[in-house]
Amino acid sequence: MLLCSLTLTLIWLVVSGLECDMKEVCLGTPGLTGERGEKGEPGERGPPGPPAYADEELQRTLLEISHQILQTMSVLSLQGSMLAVGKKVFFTGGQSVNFEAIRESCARAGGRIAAPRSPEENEAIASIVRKHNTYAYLGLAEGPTAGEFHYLDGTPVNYTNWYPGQPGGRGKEKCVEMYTDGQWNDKNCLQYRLAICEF
Ligand SMILES: [Ca+2]
Repeated sequence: MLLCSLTLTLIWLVVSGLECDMKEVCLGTPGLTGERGEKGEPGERGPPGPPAYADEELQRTLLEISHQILQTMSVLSLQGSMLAVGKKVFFTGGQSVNFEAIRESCARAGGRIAAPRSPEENEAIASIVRKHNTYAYLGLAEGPTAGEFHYLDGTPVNYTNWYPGQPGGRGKEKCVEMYTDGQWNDKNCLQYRLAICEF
């Protein structure tokens, strides 16, 4: 009898390693996952936040961002890549390409090719030109009448700074370049000139 129960215990110990299999067989496999329930109602609207001027964290973040922008602008100004005049910002990436390529790259960046509309703006562009020691095309073009130039939106120029004797292309120099002294010369549009955009 004792031998019999020992044998049964041994058999039980060996079989207990397969307990899971036994259970699965006994209880059956789990059913498939049910369908997803309907979406619940949206929760109630939270209480309004503080106004922007009273939100200290927002103010601190804005201050940090404007500080970083000013730092970046200072660095770019020092490099001669950027200059701000009034509400306008002039910028160059330093590359020299033909007029059409400048016009396109400025437009792609959300700006337009630099066109001075005052002595201050002309001087700002000229200082970038001097820093890069190369001529730049301006955002001006000759109309159907030789010697009459307009901005690229078609409006007539309200400020000029022609080099003595220019424009002298007699209709054959449709673009305008700026010399390193800030004076202008009408020129064909296929030269490689410094790309300066305004924003
Ligand atoms: Ca000329």
